Amino acid sequence: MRELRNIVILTGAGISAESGLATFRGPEGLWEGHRVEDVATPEAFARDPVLVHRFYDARRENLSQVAPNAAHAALARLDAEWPGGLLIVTQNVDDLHERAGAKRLLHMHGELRSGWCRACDARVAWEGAMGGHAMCPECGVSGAVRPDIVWFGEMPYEMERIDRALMEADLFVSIGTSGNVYPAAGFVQTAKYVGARTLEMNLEPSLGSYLFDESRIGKAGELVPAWVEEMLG
Ligand code: BJW
Repeated sequence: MRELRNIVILTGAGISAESGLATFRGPEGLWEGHRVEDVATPEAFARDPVLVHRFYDARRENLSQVAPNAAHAALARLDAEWPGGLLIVTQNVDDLHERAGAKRLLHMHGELRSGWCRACDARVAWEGAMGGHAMCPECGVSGAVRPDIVWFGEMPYEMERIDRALMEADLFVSIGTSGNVYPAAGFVQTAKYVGARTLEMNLEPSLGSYLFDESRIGKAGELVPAWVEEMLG
């Protein structure tokens, strides 16, 4: 049996569901009647920036109303106590992993609490409403700051770092993601290719469920703490 040293954990909207944040797909989907694939695009932002800013401003505001749940806390504990390599790659734009204490973490689809100035290309920490006329604190230009979110057709962040971690992974774990969106949905294949063990924890089998060595079906808030206990036990 291969020694288990390096772990890569992919998280999606399902890990934040028990904190009260809506997931993207399904009848109660976050974009209220719109397919996320139709609206989370640079083209949709160019067409109707007011609508898109209003949507993200409301979600940024809502972050102060929610708190990390038992799954975020368990992953933060694993991050603090696991002696080997570990990387939490979240697709989520909320900040619940870091508020739970996770450090070895990256946001591949951007962050609600960040803005991207298209005038000077700076990424700036952002609190409160952004709207269409916000001034960039770096360059002073108004109206050029957009939500620092990776939309469809844009390149996710830190792909090289993610690829490096996957190439060295002994265990790949996917939590609370439906497996609809690439490149994240393909990480399990890379992990399998390098011989890593693969585990998913989700409320229902994801689209790529058949690719995992093991699927645990249930709520992240129950499954993840139990798995972390096994890992550190
Ligand atoms: C629970 C639970 C509980 C509930 N406990 N579980 C054709 C084929 C293949 C690819 C493409 C294609 N055409 C275009 C593409 C590429 C495209 C893509 O994937 N499109 C698909 C629709 C097919 N991807 C891109 O464009 C990406 N960029 C890209 O590919 O660049 C080129 C590139 C090339 C080579 C290498 C690298 C890159 C960019 C994707 C950007 C995604 N952005 C969004 C942001 C939305 C903005 C916003 O936040 O408002 O990211 S879309 C949205 O989906 C968001 C999420 O991070 C992402 C994933 O969703 P997630 O997290 O899986 O959520 P759900 O709702 O789908 O699932 C939740 C799951 O949780 C469910 O299964 C529930 O059952 C479960 N659950 N409660 C446990 N309590």
